[in-house]
Amino acid sequence: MHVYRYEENPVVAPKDVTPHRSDFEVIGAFNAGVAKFKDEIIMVLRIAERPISVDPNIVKAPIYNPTRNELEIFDFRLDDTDYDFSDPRVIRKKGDASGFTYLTSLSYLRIARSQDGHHFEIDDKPFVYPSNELETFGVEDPRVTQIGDTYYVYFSAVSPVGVGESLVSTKDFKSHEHHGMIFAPENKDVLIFPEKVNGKYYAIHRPVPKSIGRPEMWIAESTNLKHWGNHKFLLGLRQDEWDNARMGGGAVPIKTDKGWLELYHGASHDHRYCMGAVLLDLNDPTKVIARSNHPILEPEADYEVEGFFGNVVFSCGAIVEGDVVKMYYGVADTSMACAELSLSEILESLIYI
Ligand code: MAN
Repeated sequence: MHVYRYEENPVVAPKDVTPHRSDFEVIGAFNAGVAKFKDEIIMVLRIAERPISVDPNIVKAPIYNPTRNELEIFDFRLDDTDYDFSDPRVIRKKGDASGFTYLTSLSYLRIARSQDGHHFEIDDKPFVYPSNELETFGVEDPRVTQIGDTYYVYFSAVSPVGVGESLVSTKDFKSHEHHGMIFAPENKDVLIFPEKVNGKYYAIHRPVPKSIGRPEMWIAESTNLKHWGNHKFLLGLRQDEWDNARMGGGAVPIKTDKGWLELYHGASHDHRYCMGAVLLDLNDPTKVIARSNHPILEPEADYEVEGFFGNVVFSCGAIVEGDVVKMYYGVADTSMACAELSLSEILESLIYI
């Protein structure tokens, strides 16, 4: 697979972003959804910020309070043996079987704009900021689907009651309308198809079953983009492969004459995230036709291997021009990069089922 990584990579890094508050620092500008808007390429960035801690023994957890419409900041001492700080992303209360108790940063969405896809200008203000009780720990990993002149932006909404997927829509990337949560916890990595197939909208989603089942890809249908049903299992993990632990949709499905091409992420048990590809039937996207055996992109460059959470390439969107797939992707939960791949080469590499 020929992969052309931009010389400018990372195309956006935390140092390029001014924090939204002077007492905060930006630690991540990553996992951006992308779209073409007028003559620009838009990135909807996930910005992760944390309160500046002057005491190296204190980790701070920022939480949005919807009643007071402000952030509250909680302090944790690193030597507090009641808590586990080994994953830099989260603070876990020991003995609590559920995933995590607090996040070490608050994420929100901010727009970056570019004429050439290589150089981006970042808006001064947040675009989507936590605004309700389901978003108190932040909003993360946006994807953007354009349908007509409306752009649907959907993202993980994180709070103590779980991680679900919420939807907003915009026509100008300045203001937006909030449509609430479309997939209840735990669910992430939703990808809404850019057009109806046989009269219905489709969305890939990634529930996290607890008693039976694993974090794998599902597909659902809708007539209005808000109410989703007729859920079907789509694609599963593979033992002994790079995608053996967790997986989920990545870029908005790409329509090709061979089928719908979905660029998805898969992670191994040692938390190495790669990108792979799967081809779905053009007339029935619940049917898998072919899948990549090997990753189409894996963490190799320094900026992919080293960072806040290293060994991660995680795409939330691609721009397709002719045979060129410009895959934008988050690196190491820190920055944004872009790589160009050949659409026909990806399709030819797939193994038909
Ligand atoms: C995981 C990671 C984090 C994220 C939380 C909540 O721990 O993906 O980056 O903040 O889940 O979604």
